[in-house]
Amino acid sequence: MDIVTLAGGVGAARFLEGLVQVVPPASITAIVNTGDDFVLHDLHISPDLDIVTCTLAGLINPQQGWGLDGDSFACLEWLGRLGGPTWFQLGDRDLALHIRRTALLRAGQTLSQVTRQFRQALGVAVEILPMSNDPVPTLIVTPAGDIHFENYLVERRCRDQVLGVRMVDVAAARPAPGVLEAIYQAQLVVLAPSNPVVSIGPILAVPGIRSALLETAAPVVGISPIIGGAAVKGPAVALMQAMGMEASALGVAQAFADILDVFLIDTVDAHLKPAIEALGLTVVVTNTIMRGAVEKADLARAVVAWKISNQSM
Ligand code: FO1
Repeated sequence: MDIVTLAGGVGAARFLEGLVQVVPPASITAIVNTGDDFVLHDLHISPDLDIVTCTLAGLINPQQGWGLDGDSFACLEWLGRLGGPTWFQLGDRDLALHIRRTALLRAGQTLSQVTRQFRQALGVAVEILPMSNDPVPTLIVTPAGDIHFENYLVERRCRDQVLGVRMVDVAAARPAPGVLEAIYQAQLVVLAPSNPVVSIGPILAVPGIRSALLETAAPVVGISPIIGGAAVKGPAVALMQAMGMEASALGVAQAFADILDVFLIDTVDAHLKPAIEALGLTVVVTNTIMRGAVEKADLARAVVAWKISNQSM
């Protein structure tokens, strides 16, 4: 319960691969976005929970950052032959996760309980918590209507103009058990380099979480997912612009300035340091591009350096 990381998908999972090299995995709690969760093939799919769990289990496809490494696609091929949707690439092992999750949820288990069973079954010591056990699907508002984020991102390949983002019923959602406690008891809280709008945003929108981050004694350290005005992966720029945010490390800092104490930006964005410091944040300029295990660990070390009480900031 030492270090809490707010996590989306691929970028956050890669950061966590570095963090587990630097501190004991059992001292880490990942609070993961569930806005990407959706139903397909009548199965409950939790992309970010699975990306974080399977990455930490060493099972993820390293190039893509999602899907199981070396997975086969026999079932999806047949689903296609039978007229089923194949736009979301689900391998055979991946499908086992969704079949099992759906069965356990239907049997009355919570998403937290299922997530804990899966990470224990896969030998992951990091505590992985969904942001909420209540459904909070993220919809992208487009001229064609409100579409689920995964349909926007994967099926429609980000072609639609983004008019806005809607987190359905987020006001009624409750933080999953252990989420608020982890934030209050943490010695350090990290906002992983995830999409500020559709990964970190939904977590902060769950009632109680943002105020817990404002109140915790732990320093809150963010890592910019935007480098040189671009995202390492995914549609962050289009989504930030749609939300009226500046698509830069400064724009991310402005969005989270109230909860952040420290913000790590990449060396290519060093010129933004004064403007971000003007927001009242301590800025660390470092390499934030995680090409391999060494960069992941180095980034984690730069973050953990702030694992001290807020009082001495
Ligand atoms: N992303 C894609 O761009 N294409 C896919 O076919 C795809 C399949 C997929 C299957 C399981 C899973 O856990 C994630 C998957 N993703 C795929 C990633 C996902 O769409 C997003 O990257 C995350 O939801 C964003 O963090």
